[in-house]
Amino acid sequence: MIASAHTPLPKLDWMNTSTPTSLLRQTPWVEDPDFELLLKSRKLSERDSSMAREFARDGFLIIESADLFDDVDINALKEFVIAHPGSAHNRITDGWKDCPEIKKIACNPEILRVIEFLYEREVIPFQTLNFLRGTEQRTHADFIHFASLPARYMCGVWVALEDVTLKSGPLHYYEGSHKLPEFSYQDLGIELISEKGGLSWENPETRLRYNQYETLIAEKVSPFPRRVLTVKMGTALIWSSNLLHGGNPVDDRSVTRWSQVTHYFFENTVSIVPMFSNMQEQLYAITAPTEIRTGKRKENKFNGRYTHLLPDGARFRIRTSDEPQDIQFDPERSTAYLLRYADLAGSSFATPEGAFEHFLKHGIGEGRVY
Ligand SMILES: O=C(O)CCC(=O)C(=O)O
Ligand SMILES: [Fe+2]
Repeated sequence: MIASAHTPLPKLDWMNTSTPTSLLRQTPWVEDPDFELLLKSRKLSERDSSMAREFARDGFLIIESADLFDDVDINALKEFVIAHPGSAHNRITDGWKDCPEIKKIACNPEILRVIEFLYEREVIPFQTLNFLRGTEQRTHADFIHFASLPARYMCGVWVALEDVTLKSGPLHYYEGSHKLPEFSYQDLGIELISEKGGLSWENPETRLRYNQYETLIAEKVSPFPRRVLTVKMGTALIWSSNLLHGGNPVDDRSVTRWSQVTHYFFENTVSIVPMFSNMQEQLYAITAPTEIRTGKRKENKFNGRYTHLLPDGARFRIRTSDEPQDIQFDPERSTAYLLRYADLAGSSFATPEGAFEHFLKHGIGEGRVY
């Protein structure tokens, strides 16, 4: 699904906002089949060339630098994580909201610089996950959780907050597997999650379908070398959204594996959730996550154009235009809203007017879409 043709390279600086939107790329240059040509056309230092080449070839890049996270108080971070209710499940989601140390790791200037260099777009850190121990997560591509339109503008960064040994269930990943197509549920023959239970993990179908996904994805890894990340504290690994990865089995339950994952989107993209979307029919579950740096909602623009989201049941079709969408009360949208967000069932918001009121009062701030 990687675009085979590439648009001519703009003569302007890539960060220049006056770049005509028609020249914005449809694929990150490091994921383009013509990467080598694109590399030649950029006048890069030896170091930057080899970083770009590595990421393009392998789908990940390891950054080892003794002082990368010197400004982070790891003990304060650990105290926060241990006291958090999520620690019982070994997963603290979006701890950055209350823990400045987690936010510092997510917004590390050197990491952001490298990501922006690799993707040639302004980066938007939007989700953090903190772990105390190995996750033992089965192999997957983050694409299935978070993706973008245009495609492949999403990446993750895994950071070791202590030395990682084989016993503690290190991260594993398959070198070069990002070059596979972005496998959606439709590509794999997995049934679409029905709207009735809502498009979330509360819906029991979500877990069932995800288990099927993990089983089918396990069949895709054999051509690629499996790597295991046993590294020193402070090492970071940037992975492409389509790189297959997971958590190794934990051999010794008494051993911790303190680590943080941050997920990143990019400006001028629409953020979608493929596992809840019908990718083949272009019916999308859309999210509007919070930018960690600014605390503002990420805009869902498509290469400079405004998006108009037309509900079709709980999902959306997307149209683009030069004008922003004016969101008004609309009974049809309200029906779709209540279908999409099943947690509102039975609440005082479960009427057409109530749904619009919920969206204005709470939904916008929670990243919901009307
Ligand atoms: O840390 C791990 O074991 C895997 C985490 C992961 O896959 C993720 O957060 O996307
Ligand atoms: Fe992941």
